Amino acid sequence: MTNVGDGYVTATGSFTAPLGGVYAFSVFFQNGNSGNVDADVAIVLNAETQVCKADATSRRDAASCSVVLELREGDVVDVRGANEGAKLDFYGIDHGFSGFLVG
Ligand SMILES: [Ca+2]
Repeated sequence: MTNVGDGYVTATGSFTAPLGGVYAFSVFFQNGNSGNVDADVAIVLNAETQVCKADATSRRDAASCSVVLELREGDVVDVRGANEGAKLDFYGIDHGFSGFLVG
């Protein structure tokens, strides 16, 4: 995993902006094959604002979203389940969260 600036903390899955600027983020996942297959996954700013949402609706449905954000130093970006009650049953290894500083 590339983690320039050490803003990403593996243990929590959250990214803290080491400096202000414009950042791009994306998340993707593939739904599971059983159970509640209506999973949504959101990129969340400072634990309160959903800035984009990947919305899967059926078995093995793949979903993604990308967003460009202007962050201040110390802003926190992470990924959360966004559909209460839906089990996040990721399929295989087809999920991820990435971001980078645009400038
Ligand atoms: Ca959904």
